[in-house]
Amino acid sequence: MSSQGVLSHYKPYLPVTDKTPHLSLGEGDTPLVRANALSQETGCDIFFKLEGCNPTGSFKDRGMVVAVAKAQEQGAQTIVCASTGNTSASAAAYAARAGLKCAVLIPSGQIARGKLAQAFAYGANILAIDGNFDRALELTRELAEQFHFAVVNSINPHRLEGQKTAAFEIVDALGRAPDVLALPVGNAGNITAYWKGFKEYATSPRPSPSKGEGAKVSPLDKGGLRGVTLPRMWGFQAEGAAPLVSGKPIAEPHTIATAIKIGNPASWSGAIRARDESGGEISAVSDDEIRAAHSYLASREGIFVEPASAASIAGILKKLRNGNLERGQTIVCVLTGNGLKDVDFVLASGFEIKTLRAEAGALADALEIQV
Ligand code: AN7
Repeated sequence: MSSQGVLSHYKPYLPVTDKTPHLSLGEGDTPLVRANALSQETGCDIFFKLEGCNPTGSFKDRGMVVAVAKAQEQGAQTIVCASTGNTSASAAAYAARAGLKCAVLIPSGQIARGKLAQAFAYGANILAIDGNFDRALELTRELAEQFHFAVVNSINPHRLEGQKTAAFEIVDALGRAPDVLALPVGNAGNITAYWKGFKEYATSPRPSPSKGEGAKVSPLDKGGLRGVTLPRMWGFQAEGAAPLVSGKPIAEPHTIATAIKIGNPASWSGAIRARDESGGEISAVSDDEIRAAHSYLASREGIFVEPASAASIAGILKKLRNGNLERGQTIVCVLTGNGLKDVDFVLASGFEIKTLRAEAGALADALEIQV
């Protein structure tokens, strides 16, 4: 795929018309990297989909480019969203690119600073409220209705259309769907979008990317959904913010993974459908399990993610510990956001640097090298 982005590359699958602006920051086409340590430990074939490699550092860019282009096409002047951070960074970037105004509603004091810095740098109007994400989303809907702003949260169906393209890329990279797709779940747009993407890609004829424009039918397409493998969808929520696990909204969600600190997911029914249709599950992991998985990813695999993105790894490690992880499965874990978004999370965990004398001997001592 060229760096022209999602709208251009996946045009036949997206609501793109001749009037849709050619908006792109080079989103999509993210790496699928094999998990060496985790594969060895689990006896599974595990891959990471590195969504932190998107232009603003999270998966949100795939959907945002579609939502903002369509808003522009429909003549909107201002876009608005509620956010735990990544949506606001992405909205702000694409609004800047498109020349639109952008307002972002955030729960005050609960956004990772990297994300805030992004929204600020891209020139968004940042509205911090004394309420949580769920309240911010309610207010977003109110504002949009009253002032005719375009909402670019995942309640905007164009967002999910764009985000489903990650499923296409995974199928293309593996040559088939994985047995399991594992991802963190907050507002539940992404799990809904992936499931839509896997189903759609399995049932629609598509041009073969390697063979140019001639419309080739992929092996997956034969016979529609019958005989076609689809992944089981495994969603992971943080224990203090797991309404889809408990079955009821949570008034005051809490977790260190601020990105998924959401008590009443907008795409609730989409997540449940993805879980049930795929024979999957949505379960919870603790903050300590998220911390441990975050550290495992960085120190064992060389991959730095933000805390929420470690939730699926936490879930897999937990299944392994409990003897609930069948060997031999192909599992793709979606690593949704870049670790640089939330460096405070790392620096707050007992990180300390001592300044040494500027002499080789002092350095050797520090490295515990015997001279
Ligand atoms: C890194 O930015 O909801 O279940 O407002 O930033 O589709 O909500 C972010 C969510 C996972 C959960 N990982 O995805 C927002 C926001 C990261 C995220 C999720 C988010 P959804």
